[in-house]
Amino acid sequence: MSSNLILPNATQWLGRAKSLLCVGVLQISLTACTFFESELPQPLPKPTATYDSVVPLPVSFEQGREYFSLTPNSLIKSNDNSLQPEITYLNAMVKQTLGFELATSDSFWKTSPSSVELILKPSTQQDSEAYDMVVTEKNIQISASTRAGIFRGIQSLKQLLPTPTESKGNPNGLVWTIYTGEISDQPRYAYRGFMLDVSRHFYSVDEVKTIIDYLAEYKYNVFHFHLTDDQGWRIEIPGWPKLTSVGSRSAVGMEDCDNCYYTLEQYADIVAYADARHITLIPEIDTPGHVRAAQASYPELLYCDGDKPEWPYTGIKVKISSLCFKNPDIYDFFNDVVAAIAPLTTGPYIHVGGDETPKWVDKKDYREFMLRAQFIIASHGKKMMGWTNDLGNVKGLPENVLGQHWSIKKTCCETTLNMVAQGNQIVMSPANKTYLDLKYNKDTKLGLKWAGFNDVENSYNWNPATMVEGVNEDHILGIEAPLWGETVNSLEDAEYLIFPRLLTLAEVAWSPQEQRQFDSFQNRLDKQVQRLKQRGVNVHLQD
Ligand code: TNX
Repeated sequence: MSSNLILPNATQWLGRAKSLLCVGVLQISLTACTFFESELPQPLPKPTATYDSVVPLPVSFEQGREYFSLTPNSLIKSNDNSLQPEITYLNAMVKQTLGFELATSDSFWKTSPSSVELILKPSTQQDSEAYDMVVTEKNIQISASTRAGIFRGIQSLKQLLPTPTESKGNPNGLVWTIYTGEISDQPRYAYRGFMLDVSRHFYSVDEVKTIIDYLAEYKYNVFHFHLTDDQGWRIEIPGWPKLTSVGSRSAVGMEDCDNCYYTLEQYADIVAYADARHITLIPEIDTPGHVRAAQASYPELLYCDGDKPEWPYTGIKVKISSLCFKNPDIYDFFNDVVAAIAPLTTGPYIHVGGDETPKWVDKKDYREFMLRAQFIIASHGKKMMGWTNDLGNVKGLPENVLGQHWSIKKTCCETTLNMVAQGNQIVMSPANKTYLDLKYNKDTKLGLKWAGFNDVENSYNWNPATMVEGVNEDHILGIEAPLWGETVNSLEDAEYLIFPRLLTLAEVAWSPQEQRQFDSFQNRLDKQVQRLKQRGVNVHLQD
């Protein structure tokens, strides 16, 4: 594995010899010494990061003793034109971190003193997100069989570069060094997700993008966008203007949330932003429960009681609403919503939530609604995703429906097991391990505690494949970490709950189970937390 031997390299020795010589000749000729200073190479700055601090832990890595130097004269090259977006991303990253952009070459064979090479090499065997990174004194090569693999490799490189604040203090001019070495890496799970609840707390487009950038850094590849809930409807739907003019106006603790929704244009922009980071966006329209905001907008069409539901709703109760099953308009409503969103969604899934309906909801009504909802989603070219609790009670759903499991008990989960028996794959989100909105401990001001406390060690120490009896590695597509918004008031609050558990769960999703040890993770985490703090991210520090 990694070798941490850090010895000065040849150029550094040269630098030291030069200093001694200068001291020796000082009395004889100051001018000669000045001449020496400018002619001899400066000692290279020591790399700021080591391979053993990369999160999530790569499958294998090895650190050498020499240095690669990145300077404004380094060149970015690639062997395939389709990598242009990754080149642009890499260059923006270098600019943001080091303050200069690198020249790019359209010829792979052009020589340069040092280069960063992105190499696409088709292969049928490898995982589609696998990548290799080889760093020599002359170049950094990142190779993969897909653009996504190259992108994941760029994230490992990012963690070997300094943070933007470190680079501002660069004493050696425009030279940055990285240890020579090798990384060979691929993910454990194909689905590594994060969920953002923009209904209970609304986030601006820029804030959403900031969070998507955090996901990219730790190699997440799914952004589950919880767009609707009792407290607020957050997406414009043509033909249903009151969903936004009325339904978007509240949030938890807020009676008059102004402009608290995304236009379809903004939605498409967020999808594209995620796509550029090889992150699939899964929109969620929570039904048939969690629909107070939609009902308040159209009580005559979606609500049974002939009255109006209490609105705005700023509380945090669940199981308080359901669509009115005896009204056929609910299907037009659902169809129009899916018809608006599906064509702007590049990923294959639309999430329907589907849990926590009020007690009065009849199982047969629920089943009929979900079967028709599945049909509507399929008719718009997408697949359905929903919580196993209660989607697992619906017999007759096709195999391509994806179930998401939140229960915290080991022998609980009839609904999840039903879905497994039906051939559906499962995304594991056991609340006690993955919920980012749980308090870390009793002293945490933000967060809920209905599923217990979720400190860093607790969120690290679990194996998705042994959480539920009968749900094994083969049934599991991946894991997801939801950030519910009941106690969030700002991006800073969200960061406090996200960090550092986003890193913990990134490693659960990416790294081989047998190589994960909490002690060594803590060392990696300490270094990452230092970097995040330097950048001003509001990280919860461990006790
Ligand atoms: C459960 S588990 C919920 C959400 C809450 C969350 C708070 C599940 C699918 N639903 O409605 O916001 O707990 O932790």
